[in-house]
Amino acid sequence: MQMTFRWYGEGNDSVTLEQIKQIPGVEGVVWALHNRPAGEVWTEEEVMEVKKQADANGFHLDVVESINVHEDIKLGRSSRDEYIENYKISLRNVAKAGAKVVCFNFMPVFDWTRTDLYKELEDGSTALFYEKSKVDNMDPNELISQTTSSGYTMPGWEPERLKMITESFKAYESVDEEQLWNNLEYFLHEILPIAEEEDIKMAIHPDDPPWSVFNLPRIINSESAIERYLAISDSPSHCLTLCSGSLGANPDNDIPQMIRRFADRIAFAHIRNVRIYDNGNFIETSHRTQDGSVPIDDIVKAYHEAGFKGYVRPDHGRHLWKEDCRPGYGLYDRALGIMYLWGLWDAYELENRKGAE
Ligand code: DNO
Repeated sequence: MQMTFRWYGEGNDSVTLEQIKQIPGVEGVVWALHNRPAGEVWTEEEVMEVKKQADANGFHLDVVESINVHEDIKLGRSSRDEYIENYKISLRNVAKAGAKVVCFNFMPVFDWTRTDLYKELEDGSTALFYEKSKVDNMDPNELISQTTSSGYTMPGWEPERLKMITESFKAYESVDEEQLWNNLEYFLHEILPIAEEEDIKMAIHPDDPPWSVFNLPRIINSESAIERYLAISDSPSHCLTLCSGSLGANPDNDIPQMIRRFADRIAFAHIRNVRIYDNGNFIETSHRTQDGSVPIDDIVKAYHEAGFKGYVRPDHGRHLWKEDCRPGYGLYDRALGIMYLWGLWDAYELENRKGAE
């Protein structure tokens, strides 16, 4: 596995490249032009600016997360073609900075959804929390003001997207799951040939949480959905971001089994734990298997058995030791997470070496 760390860019992250450099085994930063609204072109000049910063610290920029998909593409509006053309230009430009994987998602209106960004855990740390009954009864506008209260622009919750919220909700009244699948296929058939030419793997991120929120359709949320997704194309660029925390919020999702089944199509692994409760609530925990409901040890074993050579990042972390950081994206807990992942990986390596002796 190739270890990476998400970095939001100069002036947009509490964590610096110099700090990331001191985390063992991190070779690249996962990046994006976070100031670019979905649908706009990422220019070569802007992309090369990020490359300069990464180069100065010896990091690769192999993984982009995310080039967001404009709502009109998800809605299947006639204006989508213009946004798809822009997407193609962005793909060609990120390839110039060395991008090999582009993560994206196809979640209508909202990206990830939580009700509390700083819910306290037993040990006094705080983490992202989802309260099901609250979301079920909530006005989406209330959720927006909560989620955007941290002072940082949250990925997937950009002001341009949120300005259109009422209109977007109205538009989705006539888009059901099947229609969303059709719109996704249309997008893929346009994008995949360009991705292939540029040697980029398009890695879709599953829905987070893996169920419908606010009655919006959501389709990338289970093993059978992933099976259907992969059957759309046999292009080598047609791949997955397998996010253990997103899929893991539903106890029916067996993540190690998904890895064993889809390993050769996983370009990017997000590894994190969540603790799920019977009432549908969940909270993000440390990466350690015992602290949550997701078997991180078996997940790493499954990647190891598959000889996984793709990219990995510790996904979200808790907020520890009074760190002032982006919600879910502090330095400390993600660095601890990396060491847990390496610990497991190296133990499985050792086991193999001993077995071979
Ligand atoms: C949140 C992230 C998501 C993720 C996108 C991928 O912290 O996990 O915003 O980047 O869904 O497209």
